[in-house]
Formats: sequence, structure tokens, C-alpha cells
Amino acid sequence: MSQHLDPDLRTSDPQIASLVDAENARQRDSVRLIASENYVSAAVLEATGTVLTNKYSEGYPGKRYYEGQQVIDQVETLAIERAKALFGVEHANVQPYSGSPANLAVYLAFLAPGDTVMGMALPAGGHLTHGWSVSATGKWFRAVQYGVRKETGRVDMDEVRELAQAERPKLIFCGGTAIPRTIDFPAFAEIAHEVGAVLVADIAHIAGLVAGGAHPTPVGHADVITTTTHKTLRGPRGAMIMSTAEHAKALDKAVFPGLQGGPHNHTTAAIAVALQEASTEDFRRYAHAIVDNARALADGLTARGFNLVSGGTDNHLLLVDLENKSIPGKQAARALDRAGIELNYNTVPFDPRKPFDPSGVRLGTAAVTSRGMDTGDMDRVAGWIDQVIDAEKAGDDAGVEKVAAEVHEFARSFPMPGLPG
Ligand code: DSN
Repeated sequence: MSQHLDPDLRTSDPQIASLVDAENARQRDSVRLIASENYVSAAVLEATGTVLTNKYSEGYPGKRYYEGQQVIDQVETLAIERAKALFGVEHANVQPYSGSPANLAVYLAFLAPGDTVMGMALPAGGHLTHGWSVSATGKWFRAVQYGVRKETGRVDMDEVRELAQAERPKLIFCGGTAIPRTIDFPAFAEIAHEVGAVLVADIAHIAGLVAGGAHPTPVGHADVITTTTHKTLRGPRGAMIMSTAEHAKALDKAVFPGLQGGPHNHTTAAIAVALQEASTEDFRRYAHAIVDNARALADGLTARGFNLVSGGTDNHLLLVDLENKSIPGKQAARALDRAGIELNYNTVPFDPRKPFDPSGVRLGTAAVTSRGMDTGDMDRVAGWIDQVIDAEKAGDDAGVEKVAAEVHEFARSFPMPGLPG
């Protein structure tokens, strides 16, 4: 196709171009507190939008099923080596399309249908793929689930041990999607070894904190580590599986040809870029700032009468039980979105309400920290959250709109990674 027949996006598809512009502006003008989201750097964004998307490369570096891998092999090898160096692991597979396929590949590597898996229950903070009933992992495997203590909101390691000893799972998952506290990897490893299970640490949410030294590492404790690359790690949407050398072959075979076809090479390149960024001193400071911001937001909300599951946070994530505020999570989340404060409604442990209309909201500080917001800003955000919820309860739309105007002006004053200017 010659150049004049190959127009840019704005010329070729103005509708999509203007929607991309609108999303740029929306992300720039809001306070984004969704705990699993972030802003990638301009370099990560650029690597994602490259001609590497044109290439098929089923297989692994040096052993592919298509020719023309002179460049792709180098890209994937760089990503693998950077993952190994950053996390200090013996093996890394950078091909999983996202977190769920990464976890499914682990099942394929170690379990046969009907085998027992143990994971944290979804309503307690686990992930669908840790054996929750509606997921393939809960339908095709025999899943047993642990939770948190009602009084503390923290994982009950006694329950984990008792369940593991009674049910003898082959695979134990630790980690999840709504855990505001440090994961005790050595304690999980001890239990897994007692019952002869493979321990999988799903660090999707905290990978950036682990890389930056702001959360203890599972390396040396977990046999297998899975993670997405786009949450606190600040990479493109993708995933990785890391392990000891012992499990390398089984995991690689499970990803390809077991579960997936060709890897998304443009994503692999962007993962490599993100891993290099995550190995810098700047990133270490960023990881610690995420936790400082989460603590400041927790303090600001607690001071305004909000009830935090487990009483606070050790990481990037806060789970707020709104029952004492007499507003359901979904109504609160929607009102906050109208005010430019973006988060998600979320089940809280022992939630009396249904998952589609639960009692809580989940917040995280990775994205706002990427914008350069600090602990003082977090107190301001806590104040706005309080005002919006009061206004929403009073049916005061003007009150919500007043906060929206302040939030948009505030958000716009911080540069947005990935956007020029
Ligand atoms: N959807 C992700 C999250 O928000 O935590 C988990 O898959």
C-alpha cells in the first residue's frame, strides 16, 4: 500500500480518533483510583504501537514455527532476561495474553481436570481464576476456598492450614484482587510444603511494589509467580509467569502450545520497556510513594468516618465498607465517577449484599502516584470523596457538580504520562 493510500488514524477513521482523544481527556481530567489501573509511560505506549504487531512467532526464541524471527527473538529474549534480573527468578515466560490465561496455564502445567486447587474466595479478595465457582477453574477443578477473619479482615492462616491439611490441594494460590495487606509468602510456603502442594503467588496487583522493594518478594517461597504487567508494574496489558528452573519446561509447554497461539510481540516489547523502567531508582521511589499515598488516603478516609476493611492498608489498595455510611457501593461509585473520581464498587468480606450491588468500593493509588500526586493531595481527595457521598445521599446534584469542577481543575494540573505536554 503506498503512502497516500495509508492515511493516519485521524484521516482514516475520524470516529475512532475522536474517541481516543476523548479517552485521553477523560484520563487526564480525572482522579483515577481503580486499583488495577495505571498510566504507562510514553515509551511503553510507543512500543505497544509498533510493527511488531504484524509478526507471528509461535514458539520461543530460537525455536519458532515461522521464519523471520531475527528481530522478535531478540525482543522476547530481552524481556525474559529483564524479568529474571528484576525479580531475581530463574525462569520467566512473557507470553501470556493477560492474568487469567497466565493462571490457566499454571493449572494446565500442574493439574488434571478434577484435581484439587485451593485459593482465596473471590468475595474475600481472591481472583476468579483462583477456583471461584463461575470460572472455568471452579468448574473444571475441585476448588476449596479460604477467606479472611471477620474481626480483622485479614487472611486466616489457621484456616488456610486446616483446609490444606484436610483437602490436600495440588495447587495453592495466594494473592488476589482486593487484599489491602501484606501477603505472608513464607507462611503460605510452609503450608504448601507440608501438604506437598505447588505454591503459586499471584502478584498481579503488587508486582510493581515487589519490584520496587515496597512489598516483600515471593521469590524463594513460591514455586510459581504469576503477574499481569499493567497494574502497579506500569507496563502494557499483558502477563508473565515466573518460576524456579525446575518448573520452566512444564510452564512453557502449558503457555504454548498448551493454551495460546502466537505471542503478542508488540506487547512483549512494551513489557521489556516497562521492566527496564522498573529497574531504576526512580521506580523504587515511585513504588514507595504509592504505598505512602495509599496510607495517606486511608488516614484521610478514616478521619472522615469511613470504615476500611482490615483497618487500613500496607500496599496500594484500600477496600471501604460503606455500610455505616448508608450508601451502597454501586451508587457511591457512580456518584464519584460523575465527580471525576474513578473507582469500582466491590464486594467486602461477609457482604450481606449481592456482588452486582455490593457494600463496598475499592481504591488504589498507583495511577494517581504516576501523575505525581502526593500525600497532601490524597487528603484532599479523601475530602472530595466524603463531600460527594454526602451530596449523593442528600440528592444534591449541584454538590456533586461543584466537586467535579474542582476535581477536573486539580487533575488537569498534573502532567499525564504518555501524553505530550
Ligand atoms: N480485573 C482485575 C482487577 O481489577 O483487579 C483483576 O483481574
